[in-house]
Amino acid sequence: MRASTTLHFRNFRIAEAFLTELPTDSLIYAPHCLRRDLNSPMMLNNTNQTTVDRLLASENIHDFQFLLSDSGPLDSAWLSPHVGGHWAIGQDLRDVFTSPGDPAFWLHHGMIDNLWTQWQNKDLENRRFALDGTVTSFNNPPSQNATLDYVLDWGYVGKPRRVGELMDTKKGPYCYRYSYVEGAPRPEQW
Ligand SMILES: [Cu+2]
Repeated sequence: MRASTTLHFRNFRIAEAFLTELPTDSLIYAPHCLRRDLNSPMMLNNTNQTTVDRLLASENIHDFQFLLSDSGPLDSAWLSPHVGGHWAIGQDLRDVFTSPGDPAFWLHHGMIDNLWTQWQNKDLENRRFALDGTVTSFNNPPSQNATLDYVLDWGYVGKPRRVGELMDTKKGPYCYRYSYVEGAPRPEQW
């Protein structure tokens, strides 16, 4: 990462992430220096081997998603590895909207994707296309349950894609795999 990294979106308050409509000034140009607020206890408490082992031991997608990405109140001691990672690096990485502007976002979310892939590989037949929950964040506004045929609209970022196209690292638009880690479940077609 180079010095003087500039992010271009404005920062959002947490409460704004829960609005059903984006504020009208969401896309204003608001350049600011990348900000971090490293927090070792947050990292040690929430993104350790115990939390990963517990996550990978989940029996179903509902429990997996809960342990991966849910959390108690945001000031509580327990946050999931996903939320905890955002909070441990903050400040911009703690912001739902500006977080992808921090290069660390892509390492963090690469690991989240890796964990999902490891969990799928433990029982591909039942887990490759396992879904749980609705198609809106925190079900706000309330929405239909996600299905493999539901089409995700990526707006400016990319073309619309069916959910089912995006669940295999080697199919659809993807072609990548994670290195085998000793002790991790070995994918079927290695
Ligand atoms: Cu995230």
